Amino acid sequence: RRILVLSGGIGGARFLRGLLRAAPEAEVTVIGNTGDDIHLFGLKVCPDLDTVMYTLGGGIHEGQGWGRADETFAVKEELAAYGVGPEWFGLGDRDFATHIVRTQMLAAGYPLSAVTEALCQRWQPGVRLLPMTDDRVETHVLIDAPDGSGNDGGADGRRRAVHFQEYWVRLRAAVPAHAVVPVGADQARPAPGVLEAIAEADVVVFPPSNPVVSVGTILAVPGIREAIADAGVPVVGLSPIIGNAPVRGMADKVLAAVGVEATAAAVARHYGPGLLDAWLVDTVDADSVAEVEAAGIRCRAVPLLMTDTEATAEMARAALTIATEVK
Ligand code: GDP
Ligand code: FO1
Ligand code: CA
Repeated sequence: RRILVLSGGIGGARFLRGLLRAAPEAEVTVIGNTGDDIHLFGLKVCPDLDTVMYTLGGGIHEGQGWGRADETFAVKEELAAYGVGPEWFGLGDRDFATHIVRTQMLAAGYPLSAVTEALCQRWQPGVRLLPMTDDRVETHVLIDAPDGSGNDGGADGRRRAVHFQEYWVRLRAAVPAHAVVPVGADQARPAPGVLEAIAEADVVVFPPSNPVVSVGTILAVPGIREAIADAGVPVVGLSPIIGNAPVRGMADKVLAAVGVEATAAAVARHYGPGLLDAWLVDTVDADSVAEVEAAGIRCRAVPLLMTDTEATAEMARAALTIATEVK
């Protein structure tokens, strides 16, 4: 069985660990979000691809959910001693090696998809990990520009765009987000293998990843949404929103920026019945099952907290089961 998963970072990576336990015989292909990618210190950093690779390859910092286990920060401290920033983004020494190898290969002319395959030679994640595109896409967030008065409120209505990482890591999503723009997505092409993997899939799964800045960004690459909708196979998703709030992260903020309520049912309607065939909500949101089904999407309530690999495997089993009930 061939399973295709569209993944962001932590939510996608943890789900994949459960999926691999639930379906050990399956061939799993992951299309990873690259809209979070950022160039720092001359290096290309791909947080979501690395989070999937490290999580499935056993190198992740488990408590944190991103970055390497047993990390040290000597390079970051030395850069700071030179006054070279940004200091708000925490790149560790072990992680730096990944970005150096990646940047060196990109400079030698390899596309990101080939570089990712090479990095996965070491980590053996047990899935085929493809970036959504080899082209540069960067998610930017529109926030209030300071009005010059010193009390930063954007009182004159001017706006400025910041990189998603600056909005999330430096500003902690504590300022209003007015729009989320995947810069470059409209000109990007799906990476080699992406459309083929969609065409060959038996089932497509949207893990409980961020619907706007993870799955939404992947779907913004022209051709990907269309290929999934036209694949003629079940498309099943799991809600990242439980009890009207994200389990972690800023999905509520970026959903508001695109005019979508932070509820499990609203996220299902946002994907829409033209794309999504089935949707899992958490048991605390069982009341919303009828609303999702009224929108033309088959729905069931099951526990959706990824507390450990077995609980996550049970979520994956529920997703694969509901997929057999549609199409
Ligand atoms: P990111 O790139 O690291 O932000 O990770 P993803 O986009 O893949 O996933 C982020 C989403 O995962 C957030 O919106 C969270 O609400 C969701 N999430 C995290 N842990 C859980 C969990 O245990 N259960 C569910 N249902 N969602 C979760
Ligand atoms: N998240 C943070 O909150 N602070 C950091 O300093 C930080 C550094 C970092 C370095 C490498 C990497 O792969 C991920 C990193 N993250 C950090 C996580 C990352 O910003 C995000 O959680 C995702 O991109 C959100 O989708
Ligand atoms: Ca991400």
